[in-house]
Order: sequence, then C-alpha cells, then structure tokens
Amino acid sequence: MHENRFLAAEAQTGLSRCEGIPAAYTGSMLRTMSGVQPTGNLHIGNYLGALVNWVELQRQYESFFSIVDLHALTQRPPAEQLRRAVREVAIGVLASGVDPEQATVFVQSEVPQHTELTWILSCVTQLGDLNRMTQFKDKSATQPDNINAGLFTYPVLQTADIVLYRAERVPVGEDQEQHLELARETVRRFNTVYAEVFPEPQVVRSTAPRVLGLDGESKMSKSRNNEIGLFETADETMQKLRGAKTDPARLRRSDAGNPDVCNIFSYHGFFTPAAERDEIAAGCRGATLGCVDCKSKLAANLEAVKGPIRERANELRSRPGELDEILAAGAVKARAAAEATMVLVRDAIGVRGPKL
Ligand code: AQP
Repeated sequence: MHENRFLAAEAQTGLSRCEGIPAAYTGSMLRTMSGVQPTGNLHIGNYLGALVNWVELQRQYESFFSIVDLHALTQRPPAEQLRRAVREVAIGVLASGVDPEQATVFVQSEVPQHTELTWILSCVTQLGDLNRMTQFKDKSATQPDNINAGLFTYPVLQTADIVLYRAERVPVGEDQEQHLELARETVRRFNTVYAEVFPEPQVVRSTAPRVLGLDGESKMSKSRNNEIGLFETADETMQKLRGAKTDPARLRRSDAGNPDVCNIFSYHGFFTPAAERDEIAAGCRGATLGCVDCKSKLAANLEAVKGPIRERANELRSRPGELDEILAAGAVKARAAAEATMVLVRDAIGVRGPKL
C-alpha cells in the first residue's frame, strides 16, 4: 500500500527518472538513514559508533548518510569553520570506507525538504515528549550561554532526517536511542492523525554504542576535548595517550593492574587482536607490563587502522573537485527521494507546497 502510493508520488513528480534514485520502492531493499554533525574533528567514537556500521549497512540497505550541518547550527559555529568542517567530515566518512557508489552521501542543507518537514513534524510532536529528552539537558549544560530553541527542537529535525527517506532501519549510539523512540512516537501520531505515510523506524544497535573519552568518564565527544582524532598521526595519538587515565588503583609500575577497569584496555578491545590482548591483560595483572608500554601497543594498533584512513583522506583533500562532485550527486539523489516523500506528506496534511 505504502509502496504503491510512493511509486505514484514519484511518477507524479517525475523524480524517479533521476539517475540512481528510488528504484528503492520496488521493495527490493530496506532503507537506512544516519547522520554525523560537522561540529569538529571526527574521533574514534564516531568511527566505531557510526562509520564502521555505515560501511556494513551500505551493503545490506539502500543507505542515506548525511553530514548534518543544520544540526551543527545549534552550537553556533563561525561560518568559515562550519564550511571547513562539512568538508572534513565528508572526507572522514568517505575515507572510512563509505562508498558513494553504494550509499547516498550528502549534506543536509542541500536538501531543503529537511526544514520543511521539520516544521510540519513540529506541529505533531508534543512539548511534553520533547521536555523528557535528556540530551537537551546535557547540551544545555555544556553551552549555558546559548540555550537556543534549536537545541530543544533538535530531535524534531532528527526525526525529519529519518522519515524524509522513509528509512526503516536507523543505526544509533546509546545517546540517540531516546531520540529514536521520540521519532517512532511522532511517526505513529502523524500516521494516525493524517495518513499512513511513514514506516516506523527500527533501531539498529551500534557495535560500540558508547566509547568513552580519554578522561575515562564521559562519552568521547568532538566538543569535550577528550577525543582520539581519526586523522591524528601516531605521534599525536601517543602524546594524548600518555596523559590518559588507566586503572586508578595502579599507582606504580610494580603494582598489579586490573584491565577490566582500565579505559585504555577498553580501547584495546576494539583495535588489538585477541591473542595480543590476552598477553597485555596478563602482563597488566602480573605487573610485567607497564601502562606506558600498554599505551604504546595501543598507539601502534590504532595506527594500523587510522594510517590508511588518513592516507585516503589526504588523497581526497588533494582532489577537492572530486569531493564536490560526490556531494553534488548525493544531493541530487537525496532531494529526489525527499521530494517523493513530501508529495505524500503535503497531500496528507492539505498544504500545497512548491510546484517543482
Ligand atoms: N563516544 C561515542 N561512542 C559511540 N558512538 C558515538 N558517536 C558519537 N560519539 C560516540 C556516534 O557518532 C555518530 C555521529 O555523532 P554526531 O556527530 O551526530 O553527534 P554526537 O553523538 O553528539 O557526537 P559528538 O562527537 O559527541 O559531537 P558533539 O561534541 O558535537 O556533540 C552518531 O551515530 C553517534 O551516536
């Protein structure tokens, strides 16, 4: 039923003629949608929590991956900084293995339907539901002099991001689960009040839902200064690791350590092969391996992953025209898919919309 109406909407707009577009709703592949904010340098939390999953998802789903610059405005970045960050984050996404031949990679603000749908969904989303969002409280605490309305309605824009592509599967980190539940609630309300337009998005749990920062306490974050950057060199990483927290009870090298409570050892869990990890754990417990050596081993294993990513990123930086082309092509595909949804939405709610 959904799919027939969607196909009709596409036919009406002629959008399905755009190359590479929603062959989607032939029903052969489910859709997924996810985004990353250009709010700073990508870190291994973004890599493990999102990008690694995106690389897998693009093989199984029709994928829309976005650099969500409109979300970043809630932090009020200077224009030039935002422009640069959009490019750098796009480069990081591609260098990590997201393939623009398989997935639609685009910048959110190049698809104006995101903001149109946000307003419409704002009139469906309940204030009481938004009031319960813990991320608003957390973010307000980190920027007390700029608690803007966008910070509060951020989850509505996020819902629009997802449902605009009628995504059925959404990969989320731990911090985003509450927002996805709100998105599901909004979809149910819209479909009940107006018409069955949107599928209810289901969570795809990240394999690393919450990577801790170097402080060993809070989530690794672009804006918390506790990150291991994805593009950092081995030396820069080692420099940061030197000051990073380990087992707080291990005061001297001769003390036995406990890898189970050591944040550095938790990173080994992602980057170090199992056999070497077992040796490190045994060395730590037996006090034959010191924290500095443990960190050096981690730096080497991190570099084995980050080195090739950094190299691909440098190649992309050296060909800026290619990045522009990839993002322009992604925007064309994303706009077409978004407009096909908006035809249904406008029809369901009774507004006219632009005549394209
Ligand atoms: N520490 C983390 N562990 C696991 N996953 C993480 N993600 C972010 N940090 C971690 C996941 O990365 C994706 C993109 O995140 P985002 O840029 O949209 O926003 P964020 O979660 O707010 O990321 P940051 O780095 O903490 O940014 P700032 O400092 O700007 O708020 C998401 O899938 C997220 O779950």
